[in-house]
Amino acid sequence: MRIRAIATTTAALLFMATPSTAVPTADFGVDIYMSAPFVQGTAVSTGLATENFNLAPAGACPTTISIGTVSGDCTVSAVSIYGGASADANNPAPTTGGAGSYYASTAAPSTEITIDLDEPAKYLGMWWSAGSPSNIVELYSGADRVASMTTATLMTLLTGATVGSVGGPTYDTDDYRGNPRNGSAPTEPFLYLNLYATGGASFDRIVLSGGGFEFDNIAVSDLEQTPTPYQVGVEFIAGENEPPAEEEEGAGEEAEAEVLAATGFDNYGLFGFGLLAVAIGAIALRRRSVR
Ligand SMILES: [Ca+2]
Ligand SMILES: [Ca+2]
Repeated sequence: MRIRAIATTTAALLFMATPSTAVPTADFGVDIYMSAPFVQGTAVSTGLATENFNLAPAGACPTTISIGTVSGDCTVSAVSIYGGASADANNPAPTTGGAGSYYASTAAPSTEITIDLDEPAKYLGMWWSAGSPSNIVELYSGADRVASMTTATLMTLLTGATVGSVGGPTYDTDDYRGNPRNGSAPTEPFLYLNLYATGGASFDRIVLSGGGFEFDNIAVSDLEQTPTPYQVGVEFIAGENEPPAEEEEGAGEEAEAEVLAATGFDNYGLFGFGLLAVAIGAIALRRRSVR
């Protein structure tokens, strides 16, 4: 008994001692990681859908893209100092130089883009180029917001000299600043963002907002994904509007039994009332016969 208690305590302590960056949280929410410097595509390969915006002409974003339906104020632009990846959406290798490509960004007047996904997702990745502090990523499931990510924690992380990855390698934060194609926009962050839905969370709508939100190689997966050893933990965002836990098997039968019990009680009540009526009738008859 005592040994078991000690063993349980030890196990609990070991579990608590596990570094949070190495194991994705089991809580309902979204875990944010950034890829290694110069990475412009996703490392996810299962259940994946991506959009690189390379087939679109410059101008308003097409309504239909390969991950869903676009509404709001979205613009496609030719490669510029602010964006346009040189690596494709499913290429996770750090890439510098190259010719760049078309990319998307928020536009006036609303500076808000909504993407309704073709199917619910548990992962979102995007190359966030010339990152601006005002940029916000919101994830929704139906009408309910699941998570909202501002850039505050990320920007603070990048003010340090170095950042450590899940698997150990340390990166200079300088390598996250400036366009990896040609070093343009040297003070602005360029990085691949990974949002992992955890604890059963999923989303079917993405809202990107804020001025100058440039992005490319957007990727979603309908399967739960985990960070690679090369990625850097940014923050965990506790989820909003967690759906109630699904009823366990047999719970429905229990509810049915309760209804039956309640009905049974009513029937007994009715039966009791009937007995009382018969008894009163019998007493009345006896009185009559006594007269
Ligand atoms: Ca592109
Ligand atoms: Ca920007």
